Amino acid sequence: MTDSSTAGAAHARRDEDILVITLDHPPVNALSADVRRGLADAIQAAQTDPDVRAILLVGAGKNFIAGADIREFGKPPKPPALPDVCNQIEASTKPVVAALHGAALGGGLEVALAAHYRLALASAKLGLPEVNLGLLPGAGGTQRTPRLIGAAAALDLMLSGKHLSADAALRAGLVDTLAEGNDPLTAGLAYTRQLLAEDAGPRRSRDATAALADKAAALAEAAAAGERIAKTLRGLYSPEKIVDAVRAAIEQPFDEGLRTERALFLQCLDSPQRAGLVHAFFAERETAKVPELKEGKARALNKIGVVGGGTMGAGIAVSVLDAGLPVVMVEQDDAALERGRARVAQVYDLLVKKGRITQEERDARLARLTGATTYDALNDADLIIEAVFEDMDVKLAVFAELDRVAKPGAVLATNTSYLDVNRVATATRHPGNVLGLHFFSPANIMKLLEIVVGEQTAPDTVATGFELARKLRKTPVRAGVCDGFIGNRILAVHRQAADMMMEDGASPYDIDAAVREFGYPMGPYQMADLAGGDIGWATRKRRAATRDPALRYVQIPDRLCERGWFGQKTGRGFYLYPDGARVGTPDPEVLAIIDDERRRAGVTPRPFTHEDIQRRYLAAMINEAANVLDQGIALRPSDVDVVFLSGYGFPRHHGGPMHYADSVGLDRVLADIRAYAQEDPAFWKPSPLLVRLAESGRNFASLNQAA
Ligand code: 3H9
Repeated sequence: MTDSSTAGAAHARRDEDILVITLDHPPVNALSADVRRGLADAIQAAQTDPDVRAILLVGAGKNFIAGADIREFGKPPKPPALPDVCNQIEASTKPVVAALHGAALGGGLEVALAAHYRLALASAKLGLPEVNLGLLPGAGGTQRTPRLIGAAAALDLMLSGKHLSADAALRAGLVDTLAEGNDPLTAGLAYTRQLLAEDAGPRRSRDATAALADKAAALAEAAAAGERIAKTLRGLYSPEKIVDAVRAAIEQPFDEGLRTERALFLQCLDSPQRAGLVHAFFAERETAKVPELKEGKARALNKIGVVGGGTMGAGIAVSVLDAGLPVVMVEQDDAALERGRARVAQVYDLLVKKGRITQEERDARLARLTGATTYDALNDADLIIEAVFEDMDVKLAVFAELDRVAKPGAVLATNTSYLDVNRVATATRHPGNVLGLHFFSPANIMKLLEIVVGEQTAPDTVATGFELARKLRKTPVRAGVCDGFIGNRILAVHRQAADMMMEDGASPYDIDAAVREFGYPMGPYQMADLAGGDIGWATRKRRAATRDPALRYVQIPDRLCERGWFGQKTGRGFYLYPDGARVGTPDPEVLAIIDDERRRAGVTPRPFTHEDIQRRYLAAMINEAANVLDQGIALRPSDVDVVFLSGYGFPRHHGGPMHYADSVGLDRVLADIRAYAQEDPAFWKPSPLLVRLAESGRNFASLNQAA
C-alpha cells in the first residue's frame, strides 16, 4: 500500500488502484469537523487522480463511524456540513464502497448510504438512532433510506432508533453483502476488487426507485406511522418531523427532499428536547467517572452471594445470572429458599413464554443459581448483596454473620433504600469492604444502581461496585450516605409537596394528570398504588418519632392505608382496580376521605391549575436536589439527572430535574420557592446552593463542568 495523503482524522492511502480512506478519530470515529474535512478532501482528490479507480471507506479501531459528533450540536456549525460531504461521496464518478464493522450509526450509516456499495462484517450494528437525541437523520438518511428499503422499514428504523445486526441489515436491503473475519480493510479491498472486476460503476441511492414505486402505499405507511407515534411517543418533537421527512422522500424529487430534511433537522436541532436528550446521553456516560476509580482497582468478581430470596433478592439474582455470573442465594429455611428459587424461575419462564430467551438459556441461567440455608455457603463469594427486610437490627445481624463467613477481601453490600450504610458497616470488622448497592424494583429490569459510599468504604470496594454495575449493564450513580440517598430522599420531598397540594385542593387525579402532562409515564399516586402504599406507610411510621413537628404532615395516605387500601395489589388505593384491573379509575370514596381530612386540618380547598401543580412539584424536587448536591451526597448535578431519568421515570427529553431547572432559569425556580414560602416557610426553605447559583447568575451545568 502506498501513502498518498495523510489528513489527520481521515487519512487516505492507495492500495494499487483503490484509494482507502480510513476514518480515524477515537474513540468512535464521530464525524467531527476534522473528519468531515479529511473525508471531503480525500474524495475530491480521488476524482482527478488517474491512478485511482475506486474508493474504499473503512473505520479505524472498533467501529466504522458512530455518527455525527454529538459534542458539536448547539455550537456554531463548522464546514463542511455532513449532508454536503454525503452528497459529494454519492456524486463520485468512481465507485465508493463502505466496509462496515462495529457501530455504523446515525451520520455514520448516512455516509455508508451515500456510498455506492456496502459490505458488513458480523460485528456491524447499523442504525439511525437520532430520534434518541431529539433529532432526525439529517445527512440524507431520511431520503436515501426509504428509497433503499421502503417507507415502512425506514420509518421503523428511524422511529425506534434500533440497531440492526449485519444479517438483519442484509435482509432489509441496507447492505449488499456480508463478509467473514474482523478486518474491514481486508474484506473491503476484496469486495472492491471484485466490483472492479465486474466493471461495476457508481450506483446511487438517490436514483433507487423500486422501494417507493407505489406512492399511495408508501404514503399510507407514513400515515400509519404518524398515528402510531401520536399514541406511543406522546409529546415528543422529532418523531413527527421524521414522518414529515419521509413524506417528502415519497412526494418530492431527491434534491428538494434533502432541502426539506435540512429544514426539519434544523428545527429539531433548535428544540429544547434535543438539548435535554443530548444532555441525558452525556450525563449517563459521566456517572462512572468517580474519584475512587482513580485510587482503587476493582476486585475479582467471579461469584456473587445474595442474602434473601424476596422480590428484591430474586430480582438481583436474575440480574446477576443474566450477566453470566454464578449466584449463591441464602435464605433462612428450605421453604423460603424454595420460594426465592421459584421467583427466579418465574421470571425466566415468562421470558421463555414471551420468546425473549430459549428454554436452553433459561436452564443454563438457572443452573448457575445455587441455594443454601446457612451463611457458610457464602464463604467463597467475591461480593455478597444483602436484600433482607428493611430494618436496621435485622441488617446488623446479617452483617455480623457475613463478617464471620466472608472470605478476606469479599465486598459486603447492603441493598437498603434508606438506612445508614455507615451503621450497617459497624457490624463488621472490615468497614472498608462495606458499601450500599441500591437496586430499583424490578431489579432485573431497572437500569439504575445507586452505589452508596460510606465514610470508611475503601476505593477498591467502590471500584468493585462500579465493575459489578458494568457487568450487570446497569447505570451506576455514586451516592453518599443519608436517609434515602439521592433518589428516595428527593422523592420524599416532592411527594410531600404533592400531598400538600392534595390537602389544599387538588385531587390526586388532577396531580397525576398534570405530572403526566409534563411527560412522566404516570403520576405520583398511580406510582404509589403500583409500588404498594404499605411500604411508604411503614417508612412514615419509622420516621414518626424523629419527624420535625414544625413540618406539615398530610394524613390522607395514612387514612387509606388504615383501611387496607394499599393500591393495585389490594384492589384499591388512590384509585379503584376492580377485578384485578391494572389501570385504576378515580374513587369517589377517596375524594370523600380527602374532604374529611381537609375539614379536620381546617383547610379551605382552592383550585390548582396543571401548571401550578407542575411548578410546585418540580420546585420541591429541584430544591431538595440542590441540598443533596450541596451536602456532597451527589457528585454532580448530571448524576442527579441520571438518577431521575433511569430510576423514577423523569421525562428524558427534559434532561432530568437539574437540566430542566437550568432550562427554565434558576431565578424563576427560586422566585417560585420564595413565593410558596410565604404560605409554608418550614417546608419551602430555599436551598443555600440554589440561592448562591441563582443570585450569581450561574446554573447547575456550571457545577458539572467543575466536577
Ligand atoms: C447524527 O449522526 C446526526 C446526523 O444524522 C446528521 C448530522 C447533520 N459523538 O457509549 P460509549 C463518546 S446524531 C461524540 O461509552 P460504547 C461517548 O461520549 C448521532 N462522542 O461506548 C464516550 O465518551 P467518553 C447518532 C461520542 O462502546 C465515548 O465516545 N449516533 C459519540 O458503550 C465512548 O462511548 C448515535 O446516537 C458521538 N456520536 O458504545 C450513536 N458516540 O469516553 C451514539 C459516542 O468521553 N453512540 N461518543 O465518555 C453510541 O450509541 C455509543 O457510543 C456506541 C459505543 C454504540 C457507538
